[in-house]
Amino acid sequence: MVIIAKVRVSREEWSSRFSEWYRRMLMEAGIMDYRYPVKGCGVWLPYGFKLRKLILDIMRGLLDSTGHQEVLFPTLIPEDMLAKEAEHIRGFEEECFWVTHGGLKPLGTKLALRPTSETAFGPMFKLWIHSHADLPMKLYQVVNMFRYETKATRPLIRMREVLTFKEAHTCHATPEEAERNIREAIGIYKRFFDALGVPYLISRRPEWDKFAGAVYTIAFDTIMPDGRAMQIGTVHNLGQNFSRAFEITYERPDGTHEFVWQTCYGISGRVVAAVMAIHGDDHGLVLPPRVAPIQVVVVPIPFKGAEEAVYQASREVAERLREAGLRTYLDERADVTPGEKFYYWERKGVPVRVEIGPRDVERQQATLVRRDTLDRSEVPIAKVAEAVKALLKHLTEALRERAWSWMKERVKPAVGVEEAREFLEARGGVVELPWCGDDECGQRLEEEVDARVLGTPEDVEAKPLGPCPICGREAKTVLRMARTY
Ligand code: 5CA
Ligand code: ZN
Repeated sequence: MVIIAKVRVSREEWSSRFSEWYRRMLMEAGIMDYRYPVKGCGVWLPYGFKLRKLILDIMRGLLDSTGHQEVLFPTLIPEDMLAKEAEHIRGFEEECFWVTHGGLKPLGTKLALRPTSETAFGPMFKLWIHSHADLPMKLYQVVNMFRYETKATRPLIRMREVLTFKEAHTCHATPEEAERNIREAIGIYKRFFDALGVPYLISRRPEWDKFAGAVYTIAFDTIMPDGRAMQIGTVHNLGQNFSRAFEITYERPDGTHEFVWQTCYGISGRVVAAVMAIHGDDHGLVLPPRVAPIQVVVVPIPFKGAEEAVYQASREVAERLREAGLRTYLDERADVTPGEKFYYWERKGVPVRVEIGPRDVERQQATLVRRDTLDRSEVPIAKVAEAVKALLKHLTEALRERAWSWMKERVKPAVGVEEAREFLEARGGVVELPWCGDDECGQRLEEEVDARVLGTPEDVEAKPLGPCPICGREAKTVLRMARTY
């Protein structure tokens, strides 16, 4: 955000400024109304819902084209199912919302509102999978989920009812096949975030912070404008932990039986938050054209005597843009000034504005204004669609490049605790400290640096700058650390 880059202020101030900006923008741009009278719950508004849908469409496209099939499970999970995998229930029981009554009668078995769905899929996978021919089975759903979060809740970022949760659950015949699926899922998430221009770090979470019930967890994190890291997606290798608990077996060609190997991966409305926060600026949202509900807005600037000509040219331009397949809106409101319209659509992040005034009509041209730089250019009306398309392409690239270089500047290799602390204190971001690989040293680092461990790099080769700052032994890798959401 420009607001942060320009002025040097304390980290607390960045944080509260960003928080302020984020809350205001959610309402002003019409994304989510967070005034719903239940803590941690909000309402998707029409414009936000369209943005959400366009983002989910990309995810659905990627999953559908890689052999995944969409399903829809019930929200309720019986307590005894949720408890079948020991680590899982330990991780989630305190985070569940429980349904305890049917009307006035206490239920014999408590029902959880799904906090995630491994234990909902479990008994059904057992019924559906018989032989190796049934594998791999790759399913996903887009649903709401519930977590009784005790940390500060925040719209889209930490909800108690997460209204937008995409979870994929897969079963495989061998551990190698499951591992290949993990790589595929990472590839899908990369393409997804690349399509949104959201930069990411891919890290293997430490043992003490992996998903409850997983063998290991790979996470995608981004850095928010206030310098804090946010987890925007996770991919988990579940090994046979759940298949053993739920007795999900298959028959091999030789007649023997084996438990399946499972993976799961999820994203949430946090992705929408990341898109808005990372590309936004002082004027409001800046939406990547691919997911902008309106890609181009046409604003007539009528002038005494030339009203009819201006409106007519505006309609012609809008028609050309629509015909070219662009999501176009012609703002003909009579009771709103052109200046107010500019401001209104800027806040909503519409990537390109086309202005048509009397001078434009005279010259048979249109004036284009791109949202990211607010640069203006003029094009003949006959070429307006091509010109807008080219501009949208440039803008897409520019947003992605700007976001990546902004993030990269905030990832820093460090030698020791002091340096790491100072870096995080000054501008947030992510530090990479040498690490011997011992969990105890990792946890000591969390205390001494006063930051969370994101894990070890999965996207680049780790280059430790020295020995483990805690025990002094040779570093095997680096630990990424950050203050997090
Ligand atoms: N079953 C697995 C994979 S689907 C799972 O639930 N993984 S998770 O717990 O890591 O959640 C997946 C993603 O959902 C997280 O990476 C995070 O981006 C998002 N998420 C988790 N909790 C919340 C929450 N309370 N509000 C918003 N998003 C959340
Ligand atoms: Zn050590």
